[in-house]
Amino acid sequence: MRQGLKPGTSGDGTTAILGAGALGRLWAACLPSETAGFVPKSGAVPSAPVLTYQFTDHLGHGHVIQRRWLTDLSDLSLLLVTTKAGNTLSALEEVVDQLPEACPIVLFQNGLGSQQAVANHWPQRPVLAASTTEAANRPGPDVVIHAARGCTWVGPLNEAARTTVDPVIQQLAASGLTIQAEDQILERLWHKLVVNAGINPFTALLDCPNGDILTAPLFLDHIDQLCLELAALMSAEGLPPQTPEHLRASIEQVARATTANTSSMRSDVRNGRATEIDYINGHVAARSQALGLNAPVNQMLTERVKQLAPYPDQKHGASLHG
Ligand code: KPL
Repeated sequence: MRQGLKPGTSGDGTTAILGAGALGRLWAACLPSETAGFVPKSGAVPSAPVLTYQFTDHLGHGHVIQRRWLTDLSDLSLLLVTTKAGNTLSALEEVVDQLPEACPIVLFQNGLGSQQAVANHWPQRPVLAASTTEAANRPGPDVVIHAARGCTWVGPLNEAARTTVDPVIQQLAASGLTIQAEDQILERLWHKLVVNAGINPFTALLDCPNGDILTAPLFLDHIDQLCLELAALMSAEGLPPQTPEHLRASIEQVARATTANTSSMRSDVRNGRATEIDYINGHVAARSQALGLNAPVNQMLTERVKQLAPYPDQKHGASLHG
């Protein structure tokens, strides 16, 4: 563990976190304080050298966490991007020139589309994606709860990232969280997208916890067609074939396992934030159309959720730290 870093500077072995929401704060809390810090929003001068928040670990123990705002990123050895999907490209554009060329960038976004946009934008930089089942929520601006332990899979999104997977995993292992290398990271992201596509829009439209969708007519009337659309697109994208029945079973299993949870999309709508619908059902609808497939249920859910979101202009401009 490094000692004696000047406040605000990074250093060899430093992990910076871009996006101080629940997931970013979970990683920052679990990584050693000397080696983890947050990237301030471009142009913003943090009012204090450290970000301070209350953190409840998965055993229910409370901690006060203080992590540096990193103003100099020139020696950084890892960047975790935990912004909302819609903010990712613009947030990275603001800081990427300050990072060393070889610094791996790990993307934690929900859904699909934002990861490909980043990998295509900077093909020479090592870009990786992560899919996590760690559950964290943020009931207040400076309060984060690690609700349940899970696993985080990390894999390369481009050629430049292939050799960085092991060092990235080693660096993240200092958090004590469970991390695994995943060669087929797109399959993992797809699996998560299926679950989010089958739960999140229904919870947002019905304004209900995850488990309640299972008996709701809106869900029961559309879930089979939704799963048909997902299965068809997955095959067209070259993923291992999945039956619609299998997809429905995984969606229902997660809805039951997280029965009392408020989904991220319901929470976004309730808090007046932009949702990630464009990267979940919207991504399915757009890719299906591009490949000559029909996805009317994904399209309908996308449109209906967008009608709910009161601030459509926030899609690209919302706070990184919300
Ligand atoms: O990932 C989720 C989310 O809320 O975005 C689920 C799995 C639906 C759990 O709430």
